[in-house]
Amino acid sequence: MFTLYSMPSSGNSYKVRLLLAHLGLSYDHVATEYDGDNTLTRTGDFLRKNPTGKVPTVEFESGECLSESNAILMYFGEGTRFVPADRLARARMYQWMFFEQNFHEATVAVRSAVYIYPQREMDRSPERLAALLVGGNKSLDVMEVQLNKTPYLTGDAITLADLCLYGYTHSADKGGFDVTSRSRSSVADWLERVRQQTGHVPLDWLPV
Ligand SMILES: N[C@@H](CCC(=O)N[C@@H](CS)C(=O)NCC(=O)O)C(=O)O
Repeated sequence: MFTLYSMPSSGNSYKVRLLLAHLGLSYDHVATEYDGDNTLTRTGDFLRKNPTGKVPTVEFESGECLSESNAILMYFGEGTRFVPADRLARARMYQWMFFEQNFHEATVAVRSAVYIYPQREMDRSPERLAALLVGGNKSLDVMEVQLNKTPYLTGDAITLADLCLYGYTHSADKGGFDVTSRSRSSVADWLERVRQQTGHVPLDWLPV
């Protein structure tokens, strides 16, 4: 049995919980949310598991730890239907997962976080919010163009890239982004397609 340290409100943590639910894996779950100096991720014990002080982080029975949501997705996803056997398809999956961390998470997720978490209030300047809006809309438009061509991000089948990008796209409205059929119908249809997968769980689902 391994332990997953994750933040119930966070898309990065949700991506991992979503994959593990699809795979039907059992694990111990330790939840953490921001709580000033008492935040679990600031403690010496946690920093020894992950020196970046971030979740999601997995601790295996051996005591080995693994962090970075997309690395964790790759670890558990390997050998399952979520990782394509074809080399180019697999590389395209990586392409979308790097895009997620470099462009999408840095704008769509950050703009939502700025509104959701009180400690991010200092980031709510009009200039910062405007820049995040431009960057986030660009990221969502990139997805719209691809999803207009294929049902999933890398083609006809769902991969880790879809679970990964679902994490913050499904809640993008929290950051002031429109992902409804009004403006981005292909993204909206894709969100529904991912939601309809057997084994899907919502953001607020936590293992018992
Ligand atoms: N690139 C990292 C980002 C992880 C991250 O920023 N986690 C945030 C929640 S979304 C966190 O752990 N915050 C707690 C803290 O900063 O103390 C990943 O994908 O796992």
